[in-house]
Amino acid sequence: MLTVYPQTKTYFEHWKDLSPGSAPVRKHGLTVINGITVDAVKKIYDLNTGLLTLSELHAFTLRVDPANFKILSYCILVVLANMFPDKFTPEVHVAMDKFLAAVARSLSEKYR
Ligand code: HNI
Repeated sequence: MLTVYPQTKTYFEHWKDLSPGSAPVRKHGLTVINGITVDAVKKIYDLNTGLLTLSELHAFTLRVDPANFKILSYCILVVLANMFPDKFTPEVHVAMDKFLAAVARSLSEKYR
C-alpha cells in the first residue's frame, strides 16, 4: 500500500523508515493482518460492534480518511492473488472481497 499508493505514507511519517520490508512496516503489517484474520474473523457476525474501538481510533485519533480502507483491501487482494495463485479461485476472490468490504464498512462506521 505504501509503495503503490504513496499518499498513504503521510499517516506513518513518524516511523522514519517506510521502505518495503523495514522493521516498522513489517511490524505494523502483522498488527493489521492480525486485526483482520483474528479479531475481525472472530467478530464476523457483528463487525460494527466488534470493530467499534478500532473504528473510533482510526476516525477520531488517527484521522485516517476512510477511502484508505478500500485502498488497503485492494492491496491485500492483489497480494493474496500473487502469493496463492492456485488457491485464489474466483470464489475465494469474491468471498475475500466481500469480507474486506465489510471490515472497511465497520471501520468507517464512526465517521458518520
Ligand atoms: Ni490501522 C493502527 C488495524 C487500516 C492507519 N490499525 C492500527 C492498529 C490496528 C489497526 C489493530 C493498532 C491499534 C492500537 O495500537 O491499538 N488498520 C487496521 C485494520 C485496517 C486498518 C484492521 C483495515 C483493514 N490503518 C488502516 C489504513 C490506514 C491505517 C488504511 C492508513 C492508510 N492504523 C493506521 C495508523 C495507526 C494504525 C496510522 C497507528 C500506527 C502507529 O504506529 O502509530
